[in-house]
Amino acid sequence: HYEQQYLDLMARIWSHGDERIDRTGVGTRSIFGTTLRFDLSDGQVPLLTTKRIYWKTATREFLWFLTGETNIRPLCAQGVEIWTDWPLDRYRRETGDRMTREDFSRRIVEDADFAARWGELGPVYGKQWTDWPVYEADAAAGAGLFRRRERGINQVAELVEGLRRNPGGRRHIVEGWNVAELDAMALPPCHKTYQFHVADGRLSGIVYQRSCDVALGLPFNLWGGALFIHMLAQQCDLLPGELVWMGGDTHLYLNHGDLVEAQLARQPAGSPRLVLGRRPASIFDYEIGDFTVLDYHPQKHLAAPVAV
Ligand code: DHF
Ligand code: TMP
Repeated sequence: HYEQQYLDLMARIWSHGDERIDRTGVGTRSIFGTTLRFDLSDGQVPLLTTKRIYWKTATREFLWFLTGETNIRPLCAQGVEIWTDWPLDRYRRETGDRMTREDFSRRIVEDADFAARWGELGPVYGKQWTDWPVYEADAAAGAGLFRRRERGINQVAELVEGLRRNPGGRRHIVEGWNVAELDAMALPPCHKTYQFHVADGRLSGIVYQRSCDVALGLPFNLWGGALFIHMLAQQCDLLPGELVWMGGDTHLYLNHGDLVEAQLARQPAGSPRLVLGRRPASIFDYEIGDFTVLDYHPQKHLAAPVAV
């Protein structure tokens, strides 16, 4: 079963990972450098079956990246709270106010000024993917002076163009790691590089993730990688090939032990399939209703605390 790779990775990290105190103070067991591969043909997706994965939440996050948005407001407005903890943490630290997450999220949705002040994550995925900043010499201002071009580079639009025009290319890359802007981001990108490749009419992709929370983040990141390939394949008249996932620091948080034990006691079963209900005019025109997953019968959700 495709999911066995995930379970084996989890088991290996839990029993052999190097234990350390990480940035969050929670502590992890970690291994460095690992690869997973998934066949995406016929709508297959690497959706975990040993616990329920909220794939609609993960899809909403992915569509939010494609809008170029970096404020959590549109996510909160859809009931997606997976990014709320980071702005909330900053709000609590800077104001001393102990507002609950629920109240914070509601305020973000109801109060545009509050959202502008506190809901911003900085130039994260959406910004870099669709509007990577470009600086141009400004002759009018004087020699050696540069200014930011009004429109940056839309890497995703160029990717689609590139795959259509030159499928054999070796430069089909979307990069999130904008070195000059890392300091302004709430979190530097984890799934930082995507590369795509066409062979025999099939589109494959590599996701390189520098840092990976195997229990909470990875299920979403595998879904995101697969979704990206399925959508691009549809837009470029290709068939989905393989998803290759590569991890740098691949870890389990020490407070995820109960989840790890419960999940490793379960057996994966079934093969869910993604169906795209229509072909939107561009990669930027998908809506949540366009995605259906068939034959998904997961075991019950396993909750675990997220390390901020
Ligand atoms: N920090 C850490 N420590 N781990 C992460 O996975 C992570 N992911 C981020 C931002 N920072 C992070 C963005 N993605 C969840 C899933 C993905 C995600 C953030 C959080 C999460 O909490 N998933 C739970 C609940 C899902 C829900 O409430 O909808 C899960 O069980 O899948
Ligand atoms: P770091 O920036 O110190 O590496 O912390 C980021 C944490 O978030 C780390 O545990 C990895 C995790 N993460 C994922 O696993 N997937 C994601 O998509 C994101 C945004 C974060």
